[in-house]
Amino acid sequence: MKYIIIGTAGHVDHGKTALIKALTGTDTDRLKEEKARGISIDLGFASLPLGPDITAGIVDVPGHERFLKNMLAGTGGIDLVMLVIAADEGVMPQTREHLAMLSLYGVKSGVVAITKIDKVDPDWLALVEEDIAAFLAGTFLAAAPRLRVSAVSGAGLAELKATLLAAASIVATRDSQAPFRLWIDRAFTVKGHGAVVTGSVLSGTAGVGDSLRLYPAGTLVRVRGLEWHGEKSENIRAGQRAAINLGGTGSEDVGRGMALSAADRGHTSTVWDAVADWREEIPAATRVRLHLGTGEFLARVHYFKDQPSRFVRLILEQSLPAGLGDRGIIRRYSPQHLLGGVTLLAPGTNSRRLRPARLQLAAAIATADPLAIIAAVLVDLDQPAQREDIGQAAGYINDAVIDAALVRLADTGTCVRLGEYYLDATVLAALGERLATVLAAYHREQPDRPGLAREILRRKLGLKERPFDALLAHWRASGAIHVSGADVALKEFASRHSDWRQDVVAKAEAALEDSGLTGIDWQALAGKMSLPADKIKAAQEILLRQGTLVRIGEILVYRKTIQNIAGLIQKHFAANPTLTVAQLRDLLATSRKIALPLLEYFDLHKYTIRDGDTRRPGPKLRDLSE
Ligand SMILES: Nc1nc2c(ncn2[C@@H]2O[C@H](COP(=O)(O)OP(=O)(O)OP(=O)(O)O)[C@@H](O)[C@H]2O)c(=O)[nH]1
Ligand SMILES: [Mg+2]
Repeated sequence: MKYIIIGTAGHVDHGKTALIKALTGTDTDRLKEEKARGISIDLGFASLPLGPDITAGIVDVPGHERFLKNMLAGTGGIDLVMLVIAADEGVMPQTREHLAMLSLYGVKSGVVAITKIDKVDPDWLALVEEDIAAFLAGTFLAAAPRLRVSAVSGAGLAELKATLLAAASIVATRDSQAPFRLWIDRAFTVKGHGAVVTGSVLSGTAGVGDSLRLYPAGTLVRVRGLEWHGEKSENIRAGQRAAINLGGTGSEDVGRGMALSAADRGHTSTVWDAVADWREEIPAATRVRLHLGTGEFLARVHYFKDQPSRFVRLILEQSLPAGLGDRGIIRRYSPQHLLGGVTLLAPGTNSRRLRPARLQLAAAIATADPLAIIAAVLVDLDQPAQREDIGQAAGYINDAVIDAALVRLADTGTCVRLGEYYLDATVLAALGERLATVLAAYHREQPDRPGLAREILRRKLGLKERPFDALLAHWRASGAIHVSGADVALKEFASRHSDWRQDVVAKAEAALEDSGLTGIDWQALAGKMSLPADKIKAAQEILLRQGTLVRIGEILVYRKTIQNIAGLIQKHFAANPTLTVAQLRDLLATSRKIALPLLEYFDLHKYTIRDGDTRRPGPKLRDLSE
């Protein structure tokens, strides 16, 4: 079974509701006030089985201009429009306005019903039809079927239904495998059941027991029960009108303009970058009404320093839960008239410039090609991204379609996969260049340091920890960098630096060969090593870090000297049970000033164990003798 949503449109009193009633038997004017005044105020809903395999849900909208907000809430998610024009009045202001809005919403197909033909004579009808043809020329309904009907006499109804069936069969089927999404158009409480919401399912499937998110709040809610046009159902899917009994929320917290969605899809933000299609251009910061989904969101429109007015940033007064490619209508806050339409790209930043990647995103959305869209999403993400991040940024695109696109992009080398991360090849190249620049600058400024601390490098590259680790592993494997401990260096620098380091160590070892049991005079050693003045400090650091020299209290001691002293202490313990500072001083023929810190060093490293004023052998010393 194929399910589609048909929306009505047209001037007030032109016979939309009467036509729906004649077609379906359902009176979509539910409200007392609607019945009393004879006009529609809010949205009405009906079901129209068009054929054995196609059923349409109908959203009947009010034509009066005062209720345009409701009309726009109903029109956000339709597949097909039935534009109703009364034969006696012909094209009227809201006929025009509704058509303009439908086109800005991106509705692509429809049927024109010229109704109330029982009220006019053939000559008049011919004139009105000429008018209508001229009015539709150049619009998306230019080639749409036009039918003469009467809700009163029933004339043309069978043909209208057949035409709707034909149009419905060629409308693209909504993707019931894509993530679930429904904009709420009504919310109420049913005694004993709690909150019930209704809406048109834009994509995906939901079943009783499923968990969904209620946006913009992001509340986790549960599907307790489902109805489809008054019948209980276990599942609902894309293209159906649904009533959903929700657990996890009261009806007072739910209303029109909120959305039910699969988790982690799209974004909830007060700042959105978008492409506009202006009917009337407005100055920056003008207060507007953005109609998107079933909601109306107050916002201000801003332009970018470096882009034409086609690109806008919407700064909203409340959060808008939406996804890439969503289309909305912009009206002036007051007086309320149509200004244009927008297609959302992604949440905006606080820069006055549009990120260049957003141009590619806009172009890709315009092609509607998922491969181009996913490629552009990767560029826009500008960081290594996990599969979930890509899904979220891609809005409500089917996961299988995203996966297939990622595979193809990887095959062509457009996308690079690093473990659980994906990134665009040009993004990777740009990050690689940044890495090289940052490290080269560091090596220039700090030629004696082995490399830049990982954490500082990460922050300089503006990366989060885990993606940074993935990139580091990649750069290491590709031979661009050398990582030693917490230091990262360009490979080339690292090998030069390590040559120099080895050289320093070798020179020091040679110069220290006959240093005896004393502390080291660094100036004398540096002299023997004939180090250039600007390298003396760096060389000492290297020798200390390498362990060639050990700092004990105030003095520097050669690594081998410590081993020799440990040997002497061991010998001493072979003949004596304890060792004192004075004994060590005599053993080494040195001063107490040197013997004391030495002994503390041996305590610390477990060569000796301190008992008051004396020492006994420690475990490390025993290791030595084994
Ligand atoms: N003679 C005649 N009257 C019709 C026909 N269709 C509708 N009407 C009458 O026209 C009036 C308006 O009809 P509705 O169906 O309420 O018009 P609507 O387009 O739904 O109006 P709004 O929802 O308020 O925009 C009603 O009095 C209907 O009885 C028709 O085919 N022939
Ligand atoms: Mg009506």
